[in-house]
Amino acid sequence: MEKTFLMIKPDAVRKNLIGEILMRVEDAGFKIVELKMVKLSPSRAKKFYQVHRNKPFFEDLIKFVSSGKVVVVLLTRRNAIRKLRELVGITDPKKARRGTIRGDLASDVTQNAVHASDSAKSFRFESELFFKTKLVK
Ligand code: IDP
Ligand code: MG
Repeated sequence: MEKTFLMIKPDAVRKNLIGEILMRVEDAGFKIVELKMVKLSPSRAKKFYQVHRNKPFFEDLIKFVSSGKVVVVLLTRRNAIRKLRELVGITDPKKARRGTIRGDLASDVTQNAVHASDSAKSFRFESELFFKTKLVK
């Protein structure tokens, strides 16, 4: 079984969508392995999103993601990384398909409800920032 990493971002936490999002994830066949609620400091947020440090939206993204609590979740499922990205939908909620988490529950390209790892490499990096769990089976 493959693992992946999900973060429920501050907009979704503020809108009381934690339960709705976790229900969609569980209904899609994922098992929750680890879960916690944390507030990211700006410096931890910068580390988490370091691949985007040169993007024009970086400062807004850091401000947003450190503006309130997030829920970080380790998930397992067959083809977990690809399946979670499909369930989450594309980055801009206005373009994301209905039935996806972003398409249904978000409306802003920065405040887009959730983050999901996009590769095995980013999964390792992202999950190790939050969980000490041994990741290799
Ligand atoms: P992803 O979350 O779908 O993988 P990325 O391109 O990795 O999207 O961008 C990371 C996060 O940065 C997005 O989820 C979103 O919060 C924010 N972001 C991405 N592109 C833009 C943009 O064009 N304007 C504003 N914010 C953006
Ligand atoms: Mg990404």
